[in-house]
Amino acid sequence: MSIEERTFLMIKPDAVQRNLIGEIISRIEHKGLRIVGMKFLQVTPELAAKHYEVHKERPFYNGLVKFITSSPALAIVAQGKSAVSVGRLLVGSTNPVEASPGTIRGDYGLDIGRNMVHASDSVENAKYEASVYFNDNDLIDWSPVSDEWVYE
Ligand code: 3AN
Repeated sequence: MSIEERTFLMIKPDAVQRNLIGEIISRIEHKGLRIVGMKFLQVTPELAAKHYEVHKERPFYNGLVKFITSSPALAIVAQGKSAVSVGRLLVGSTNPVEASPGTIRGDYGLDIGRNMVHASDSVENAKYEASVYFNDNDLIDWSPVSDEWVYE
């Protein structure tokens, strides 16, 4: 399984408040990705500024920081085959109104400012975002026994 990679996901404050943590984690697990790191936290303005550094100049930046720091969130690192693109597919399009049914945003959301989950868009960004929320030794290398039934 040399093509395994890691992605960073965050269950945002709206999904935590709406009791969707279990539902969202189920989708990640059921797809076959394995959780290698998880942290429930209150995102601080400093962490949010690091996480969303690339969006600093965007008109929605202040609202985004206000939202992500408004209530607890769950940071996740998940690993598996094509984890980054699979994570994006599970989450769906940025705007929930346009997200396909079957995706998290497509099934549960209506507003771009309340789109429930973040998922990294590249392996490089996944590494960076994971490093914002986790130390290297927070991430656990392990092999689920189910892997031989998930991978050929
Ligand atoms: P995605 O999360 O789908 O990768 P990005 O990276 O373009 O989307 O944007 C990061 C986050 O910024 C989104 N998850 C969303 O919360 C917020 N965002 C993006 N575009 C807008 C917008 N036009 N209005 C409000 N918030 C936005």
